[in-house]
Amino acid sequence: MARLLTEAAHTRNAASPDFFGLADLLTDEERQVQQLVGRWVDERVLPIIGDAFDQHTFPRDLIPEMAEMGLFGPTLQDYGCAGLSNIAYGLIMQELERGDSGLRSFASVQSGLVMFPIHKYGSDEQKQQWLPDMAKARKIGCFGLTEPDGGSDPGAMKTHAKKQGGDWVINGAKMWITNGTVADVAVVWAMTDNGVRGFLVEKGTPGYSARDIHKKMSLRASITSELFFDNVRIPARNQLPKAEGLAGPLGCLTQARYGIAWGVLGAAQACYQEALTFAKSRILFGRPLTHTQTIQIRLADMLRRITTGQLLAWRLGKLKEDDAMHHTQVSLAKWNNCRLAIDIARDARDLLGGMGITTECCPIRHANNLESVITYEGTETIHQLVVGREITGIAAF
Ligand code: TGC
Ligand code: FAD
Repeated sequence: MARLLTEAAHTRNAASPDFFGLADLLTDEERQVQQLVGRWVDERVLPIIGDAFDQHTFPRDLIPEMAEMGLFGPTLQDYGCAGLSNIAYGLIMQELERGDSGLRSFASVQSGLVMFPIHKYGSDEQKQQWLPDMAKARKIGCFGLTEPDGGSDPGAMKTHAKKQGGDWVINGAKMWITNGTVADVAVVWAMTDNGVRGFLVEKGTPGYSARDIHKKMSLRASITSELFFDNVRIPARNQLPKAEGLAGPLGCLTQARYGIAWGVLGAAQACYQEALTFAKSRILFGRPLTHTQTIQIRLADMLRRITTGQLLAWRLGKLKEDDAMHHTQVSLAKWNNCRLAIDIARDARDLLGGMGITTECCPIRHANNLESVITYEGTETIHQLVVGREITGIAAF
């Protein structure tokens, strides 16, 4: 029976190589979730995503369908959320990013960066107000941490909140914010007299505005914005009561980075599959490309990297499931899997020759997207330095 289920997963998942039988390690529910989302990506995302990227538009009509499948806040209990395992969450991210990093970004932000902090740090009233609507995507959220003067060191943020009577007054700006202009609510991190605190700022609040960032060559099928706060007055009840210090936002980043460690494997798998298909049918020097040693070595190396990334992500998921995952392990996995994905995407682009420079093929779109993914949620350098600090005890940032 287990063998049959594995074979079924392999058959459906021709685009997702599973050389070490990861499917055997999944529960029935996890396999079903992967199949559901994978089929949806094949049918609804892949046919339109190249054009969305070309046209620099986010395919918003897909959002209700994602909500219908329970893809927002899927690991949360109650509030209309699915209560799935962390491995299932990772598989969702992987399948979405097999479509496009922009789609996975949307889900990451809604789930890991907005619903998670409301669930973990929010009051009962905040949870009731936002979580059921966000699970169904009737409300959309964004996460404002990065500022124009630098994102790697959020402890130096300039945006500040001052207590005035019973209200908070926020001034400052945030930069590179996914979903900023479409968000009904922004989770905003600001410096107070007592350190960093988190606030829920609703769209339409006087003094709060957002504008989109254009001319991106990466994550073109995703909305990226700037947020501005000009004496934005919000009631005290909009503060997240249980978030104290930088550990508040960094705790959210751990959730989203976990999802990225899985997600980028989807982008890598899509590129590997397209390169393999091309190499089988491209006849050069009288034989298919797959008959040459260097092409085989490149394909084998892609599979090696994908396989090691899958096993790393799976083990990380098990640690998370056991509440034993440390954020430095997430840093290593985010760094490793982003690096392997962008290297595979670039190599697949080259292997496709001239065809590889068009968005008719997926590698250049994924490679360009991964330029953002390797930068956001902590740059590769930051994650290397986090691991370096863990090894040596010295913060060398
Ligand atoms: P540091 O002293 O290390 O930490 C301050 C407090 O936070 C705790 N902590 C963490 N907790 C949970 N998860 C983590 N990953 C944590 N890292 C640290 C730490 O234990 C400490 O707690 P406590 O209780 O002792 O106060 O802080 P630092 O100022 O030295 O900074 C360390 C550094 C550089 C690693 C951190 O600032 C960092 O991670 N910088 C990168 C910033 C970043 O990743 N920004 C991402 C913005 S959001 C985004 O990109 C969304 S993309 C969305 C999409 O998918 O579209
Ligand atoms: P900087 O911090 O200015 O870094 C510049 C360079 O310096 C990098 O190469 C970095 O690695 C390097 N560097 C930094 N410190 C050191 C050091 N100590 N030693 C050596 N090198 C160092 N942020 C949000 O808050 N919310 C979002 O929703 C969000 N979405 C994003 C979407 C996109 C498409 C992008 C591109 C970014 C998004 N970000 C978001 C911001 C992202 O998190 C930041 O871009 C990232 O953290 C890096 O910050 P920065 O761009 O200011 O670069």
